[in-house]
Amino acid sequence: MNIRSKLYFERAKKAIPGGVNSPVRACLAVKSDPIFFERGEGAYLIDADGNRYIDYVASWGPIILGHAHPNIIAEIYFASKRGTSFGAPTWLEVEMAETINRCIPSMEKVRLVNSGTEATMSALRLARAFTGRKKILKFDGCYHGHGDSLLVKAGSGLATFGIPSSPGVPEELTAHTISVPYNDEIAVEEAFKKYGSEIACVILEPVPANMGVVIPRGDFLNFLREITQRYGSLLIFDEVITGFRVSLGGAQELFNIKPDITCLGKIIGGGLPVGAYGGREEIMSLVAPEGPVYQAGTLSGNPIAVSAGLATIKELMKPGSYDRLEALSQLLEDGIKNVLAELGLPYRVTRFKSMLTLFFTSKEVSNFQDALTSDTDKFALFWQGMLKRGVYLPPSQFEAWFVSLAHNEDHIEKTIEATRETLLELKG
Ligand code: KE4
Repeated sequence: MNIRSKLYFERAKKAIPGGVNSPVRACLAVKSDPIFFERGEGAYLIDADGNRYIDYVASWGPIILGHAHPNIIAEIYFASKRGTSFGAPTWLEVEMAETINRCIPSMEKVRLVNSGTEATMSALRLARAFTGRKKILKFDGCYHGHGDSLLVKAGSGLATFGIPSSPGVPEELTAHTISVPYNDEIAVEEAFKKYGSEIACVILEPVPANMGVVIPRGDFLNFLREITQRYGSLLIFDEVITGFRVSLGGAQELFNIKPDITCLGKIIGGGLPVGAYGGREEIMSLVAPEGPVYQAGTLSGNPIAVSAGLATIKELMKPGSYDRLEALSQLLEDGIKNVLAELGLPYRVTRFKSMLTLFFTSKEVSNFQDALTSDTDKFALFWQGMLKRGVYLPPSQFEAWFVSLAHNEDHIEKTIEATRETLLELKG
């Protein structure tokens, strides 16, 4: 039972819009009230009613070590004993910037901010300043936070300009945003043929997770690197999810691509608010106060948040961390695929390292249009069934399940069994 969660939610709705501080948490997509949690322990979340769940949301990515990791807690404790914020530089920020640069060499200089949204918003401003151009190209289904220029719906037809996807976003701000299907080289080529000399940058999640997990086809990322260089546009990798998730060097290390600017978040804060953007020194030198491109933040580089992030990265640097994540994630993928085969269900599983999506569609998913063929009503019933069996999944078909280093073979086995029982129940 979730009696306390329901009580808390009633109170929350009176004090907070929709009762939550971020829309997806409202669980509207899975036709459920949100669960209010009291604490996390390793691979588990415990809710206000004492129910225990194996957690695959991982706070939408940051909790790659599992909840309440002792080393993170210790670093937060010692940092907080020294004070919470100074509004002045600390050595910790230098250590974080140098650590990021060592892991992701394309980030020659790094600016710390407080969220992924701030990182991508600032990266766009910087790209527009560096190139002197206004237009940006993004991909349908890729999410980069709630910055105005990025809250666009794909225009009808290819390579047309974005339409605001939220009231309050003036069309003047999205008129410069072109959105095309991911994995579609022809659409990108067409957009550049039309507007190439005006396009400041291409921004993408190198391995999207916000339409569910989608894998870049063949040479798509290399193609983007080549065409942006050809037209003098910048390539921005939004690695807010993939940064330190898929490898220490992010997706760019695995695909051997050097973007001009990279955006980070989530894991580099270890669960506390940290974002970052960085890139070639020539570009970053435009950022104030070194250059004229203004960007600021009261709590940017906060010593406690940075301490949590550094403790997380330190753990991930230990030999075998990513092998372990891969082994557990492969076990989960294989187990789910075996259940689908056993039950004769045509659903699709897409996995990239320790992020995975079970799409309730028989269509191979290589872009947002494909993902939209998923049966979201059936996903909602699946989500509810898994919750009932003690497994907490992201409350949306268009998100990724995250495996952490706190998960083990037993958690995976229990998840596969819960998947089997739930899908069997749905089959009726
Ligand atoms: P934040 O501003 O939420 O820290 O980061 C925005 C962002 C930027 N780029 C990517 C690739 C992202 O995935 C995100 C945020 N991700 C969502 C869920 N996938 C956060 C969950 C939420 O909005 O509550």
